[in-house]
Amino acid sequence: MYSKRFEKEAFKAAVKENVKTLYRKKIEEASKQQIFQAVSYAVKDIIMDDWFETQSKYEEENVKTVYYMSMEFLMGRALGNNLINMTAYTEVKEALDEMGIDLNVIEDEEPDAALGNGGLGRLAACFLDSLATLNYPAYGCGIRYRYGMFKQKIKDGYQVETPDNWLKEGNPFELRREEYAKEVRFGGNIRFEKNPETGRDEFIQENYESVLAIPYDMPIIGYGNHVVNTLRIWDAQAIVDFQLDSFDRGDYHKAVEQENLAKTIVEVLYPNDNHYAGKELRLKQQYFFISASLQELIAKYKRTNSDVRKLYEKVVIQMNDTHPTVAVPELMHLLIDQEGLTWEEAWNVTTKTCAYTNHTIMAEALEKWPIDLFSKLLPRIYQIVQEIDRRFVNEVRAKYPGNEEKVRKMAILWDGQVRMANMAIIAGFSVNGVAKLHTEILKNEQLKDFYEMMPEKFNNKTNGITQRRFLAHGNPLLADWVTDKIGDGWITDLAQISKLKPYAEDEKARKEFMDIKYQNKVRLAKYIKEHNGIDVDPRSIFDVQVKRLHEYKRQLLNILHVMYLYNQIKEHPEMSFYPRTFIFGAKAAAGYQRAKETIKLINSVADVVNNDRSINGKIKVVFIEDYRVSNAELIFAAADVSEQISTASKEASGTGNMKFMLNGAPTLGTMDGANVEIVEEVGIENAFIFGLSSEEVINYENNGGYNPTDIYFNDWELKRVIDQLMDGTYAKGDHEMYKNLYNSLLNTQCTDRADTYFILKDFRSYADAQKRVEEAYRDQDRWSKMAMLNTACSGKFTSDRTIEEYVKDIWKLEKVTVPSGQ
Ligand code: 26Y
Repeated sequence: MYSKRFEKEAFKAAVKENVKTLYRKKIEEASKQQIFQAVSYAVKDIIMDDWFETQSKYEEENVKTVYYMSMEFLMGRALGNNLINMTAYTEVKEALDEMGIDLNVIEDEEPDAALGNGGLGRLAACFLDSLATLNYPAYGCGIRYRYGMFKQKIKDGYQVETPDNWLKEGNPFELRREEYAKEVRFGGNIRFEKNPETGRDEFIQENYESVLAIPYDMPIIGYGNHVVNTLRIWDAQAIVDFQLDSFDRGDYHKAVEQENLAKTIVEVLYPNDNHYAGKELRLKQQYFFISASLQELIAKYKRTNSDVRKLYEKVVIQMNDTHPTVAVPELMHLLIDQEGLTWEEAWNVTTKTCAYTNHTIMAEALEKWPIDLFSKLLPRIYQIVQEIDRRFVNEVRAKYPGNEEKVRKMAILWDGQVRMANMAIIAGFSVNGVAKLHTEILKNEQLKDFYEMMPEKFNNKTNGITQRRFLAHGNPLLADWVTDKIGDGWITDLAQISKLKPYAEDEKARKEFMDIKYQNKVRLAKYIKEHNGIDVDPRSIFDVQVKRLHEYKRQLLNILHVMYLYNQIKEHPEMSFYPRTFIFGAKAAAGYQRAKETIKLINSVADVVNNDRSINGKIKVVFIEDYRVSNAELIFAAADVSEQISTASKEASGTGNMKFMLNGAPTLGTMDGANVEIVEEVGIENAFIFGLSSEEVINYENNGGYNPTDIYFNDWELKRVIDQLMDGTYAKGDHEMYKNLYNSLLNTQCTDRADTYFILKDFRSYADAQKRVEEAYRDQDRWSKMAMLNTACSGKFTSDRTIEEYVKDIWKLEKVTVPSGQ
């Protein structure tokens, strides 16, 4: 069977036919949503043959496969991206045009698949895109949450969360695979038995609850290569009718319980980003999708291979942070209890199969499960963790006799907790950070003891992003321009974008580049007008900070600086000032008080500043509601300045920074995460760098912090801004509204250190960098060069490069070609 060639007339007919069979309507009568569905089914139909072909090829060639295990896949919309990767976007656009349908309007009908929080989830999505594009056999494994990341509404300046019912209209691209359902068991107790025949110890789980895991497959299309990989996400269903012991049949209570368990397990994505809460349901989610995925992966392996002792020759499991780390003991359990391997054999397989990526150094993001909770929910898994821990602690004691400090720091089980990161490092054959600086901090600070004991495991894989979504799809004007200048090789080989460098010296090219930026700003201005009702001037500087709201990312620094500028303009109306639009987009975790207060503050400042006629529109502040992948594509394309202002050492990498760079926005940032490498690529003269270095921050932290009050009392302009948090300026006279923010900066009332994130300390240096931005922008010649060089130097930051490094150093996969059939 070979793939269908895209054929315009046939496609149009298919769309019409789908409208008829799905809705009993003529195309003219169909709603936009119905047309979206009909178009998507027509597209899926074209994908099917390649999908089938790819998977048969993998099986035939019995290839090694990576399983990317992740609690989050922040996919965004599929239709447009699929068309881009099928290299059919233009043709489909034309076909629909001929039918009087606007593809962009239809694309807007698709809800984002928002099965993730932020960077970590979006990274997983970019990786899948790159794996397919680079012809590597890969599965993404995750959870089919009924509700993804909440929708954010802004009411009276406050964030209000509403459920994201993304499956309401049906997901045209997914395939339900009932035949691969797996049972997953929780709780109960373990009975130990010696098998009289084999003489082996056997562990039997009794009195457990169980659910049925049902996989849904989503196609992941490689760019122009007919490869279609699979994102497999698991749904849960009650198991009552499936496999209950005959004793249990007719047990109504049990039936209801299992129904509830199934419903709750996949109900909702936890909207916490970088903050661990220790909820039992989350551990259930983790075990649920890991157990199902591992059972399936072993079954699949055994269909073509005989000796499970060699699993690692065909399978590699990448654990996206510690969230899937229960894979380690679960794999041990399946290998020992079901496949009959000895402990040593199973450990050999597990430690050659599992690899771990760390995405944070912040203590509050580390998963540490209370032993109580863990052992009750996963009794057999807990026994295995104990044994892994026991053997490891013995090793540590043998290597460092008498050094119990090492045990305290490195053991898995300590202080009544199961420390997941320690387990991932101990069992993984690879431990990687996500940017150079981050990996160095892991080795020298956070994970120092582990690095000393097993240096060979540690490696860096600087993150990347896919240029297919964030340039080809998100910024078609610039994409066409780039192709016009240097050909379309950049789509699969972003290193080629460096061929743009000479154009930075070409006045005409610079003007074209800036014109495109302007048109993208007009497009965003229109979006802002429609969604916020605010008029913004596309000739002003679009200064953008979009990312999750977190104290360490310092949106507060940004808005305090806006307040400072506003004071200055009010005081010196004659002062020269280049008009600026400060654009924010951010979701706060639902229970994160200071983050929510920051959103309110941004919106209140927006209210005051945007409505103050006396400043002649010199400053506008916009908070974009419900920041997500789909509107992100518009935002990156339109940005002039990329705000990457985390406290140095706290942002493991950042990936938004790379999307801005690719789209021609210079970075205004600290020397943190991947900013360091961005500066390395583009040159420090083409970025605006400020603030404490990571060493300086870590130094302060190791010596008890610093005292912000000296700064507060010695810098009256900054003091005035901070006081305005309390004097009602931005709170209609309310003096309490921002007291948590105020206290976090100065005070004592909080349990943690004052100004934990060095906002006062970095304020002047930030204000100065902002001044340099303005000067640079005034000189359009200089600015256009800088902007273009950012695009031209972004080659390193493609996730294709990242994936090639994972493949070479960790996964050891071979490329597979899929015949096109044309
Ligand atoms: C434990 C749980 C509550 C938790 C849930 C989500 C912990 C962390 C996260 C998400 C972390 C995350 O998104 N980290 C980001 O990963 C990106 C990809 O590597 C980095 O670019 C970014 O710096 C980092 O903050």
